[in-house]
Amino acid sequence: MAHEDLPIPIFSSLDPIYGEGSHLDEAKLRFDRLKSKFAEVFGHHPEVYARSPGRVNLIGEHIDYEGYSVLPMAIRQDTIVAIRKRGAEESPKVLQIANVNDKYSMCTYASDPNQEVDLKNHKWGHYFICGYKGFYEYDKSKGIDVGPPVGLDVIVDGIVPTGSGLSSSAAFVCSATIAIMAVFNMNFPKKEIAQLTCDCERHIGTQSGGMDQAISIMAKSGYAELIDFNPIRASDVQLPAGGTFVIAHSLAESQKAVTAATNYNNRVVECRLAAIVLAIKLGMKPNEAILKVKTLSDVEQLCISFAESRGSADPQVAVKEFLNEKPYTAEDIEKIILEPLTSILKNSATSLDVLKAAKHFKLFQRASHVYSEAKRVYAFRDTVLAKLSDDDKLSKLGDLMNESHHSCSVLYECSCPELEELVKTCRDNGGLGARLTGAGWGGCAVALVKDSIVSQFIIKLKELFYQSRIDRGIINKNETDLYVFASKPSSGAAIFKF
Ligand code: NG1
Repeated sequence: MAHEDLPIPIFSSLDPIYGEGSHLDEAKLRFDRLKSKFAEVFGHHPEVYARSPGRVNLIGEHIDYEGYSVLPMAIRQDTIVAIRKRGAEESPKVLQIANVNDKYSMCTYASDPNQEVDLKNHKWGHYFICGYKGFYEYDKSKGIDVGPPVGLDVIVDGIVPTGSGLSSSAAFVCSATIAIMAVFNMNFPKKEIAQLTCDCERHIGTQSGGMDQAISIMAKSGYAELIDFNPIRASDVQLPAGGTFVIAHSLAESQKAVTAATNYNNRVVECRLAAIVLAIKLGMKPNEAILKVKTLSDVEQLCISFAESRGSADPQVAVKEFLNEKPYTAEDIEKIILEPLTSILKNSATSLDVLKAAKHFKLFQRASHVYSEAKRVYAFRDTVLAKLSDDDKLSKLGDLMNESHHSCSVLYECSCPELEELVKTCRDNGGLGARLTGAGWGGCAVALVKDSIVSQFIIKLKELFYQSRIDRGIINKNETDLYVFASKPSSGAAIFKF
């Protein structure tokens, strides 16, 4: 059976996921702490635990929601959810979501799966509600009767740094969804859970693609994965020997849910508008384009057919021909599509928020990024598979990462001064390539470094990037290892029943 058709594995001990040595010791401590905190807060033991990891995206940024393949790997840092279902007779029939970290105070929600997520009042527990809603929505779509809602007691322990582009949100949504599933004694094929968690995380207000949930659910230890969408599929990518990925935090926090209207969702809307304009310029009727074209991958074939008439197979030929480099106003676009933007986006409240906030739309730049980045993902995979020495492979992969960063920074404008400084520091100190990773606008960079210089590289970053931040009191010296670390490809989601 294909990996993505298998259910989430269930273990009765920690070692299949956490291995041995210090990682296993750390995991044991976390599970013990969760268990005793559970007893202290709820007076019972958890019935079951679920964990799902964060991820670092190696290449393929801001293209998953456009339908293009991406190439991430899971990291060791994860979120663990401990859960217990209250009996039908037990009250309160509410969802009580606590956290081992006192920074996050307990959130209480009604057990109604149809409740709206209160987007104007952002709370950390909302991510659990995304999973809760998703579980019920999925069951409803499959005709599964879960019975009347009951109360749930939950404690969360997350160690994926938040707002860092390492997908702490997806680690939380995935572990929450799987914990809920497990406490109801259910399990589904991984590809279905990857899709359902991607869909339900949108209740938080970001129009996210499916990369983070797919890798968090389907990752395998020792491999990066090429993730395809529609349908979701993961293919193992064995990275060349001799290279390590180092993850480093820029210390600028990226508040994706809060800045969605001007950043993340803005880009999703710009890509949609670019796709519709391209479709019309390439001969589709405006009403047909509005109805049928949702993403740049939907018009790729039309773009390629045009490119072929010019002796190329590159969709960017059409972008250069038909989109203006100068930013478009809403009126410019409305003249082409013959409908008000508010009318074509009327079914999406979060897109309407984008329209309210946007001054102009950079269709040329966003489409150029998406088409070129989509190609770089395959170039990365092909390099890994090529008949080259490991050193040559690593150096090519580094070049692709650098090109990706340039495109994110200049065309997609999702970098920030701190990330620019960090990426440059990585390159100047032996990184074969470095780029922002994840949504950007803060968060982490990932650098590809030869194994032989990893420790020296990290020392240099501490000295040149972090020391001045320690001096300014932004972080504590003893926390630096949380912000810069080497990472191996780790395992995906799991359920534990002890
Ligand atoms: P992060 O880095 O977790 O904010 C976000 C999206 C991804 C993808 C990347 C950009 C979510 C849950 N994740 O990731 O789907 O679009 O940005 O490549 O919104």
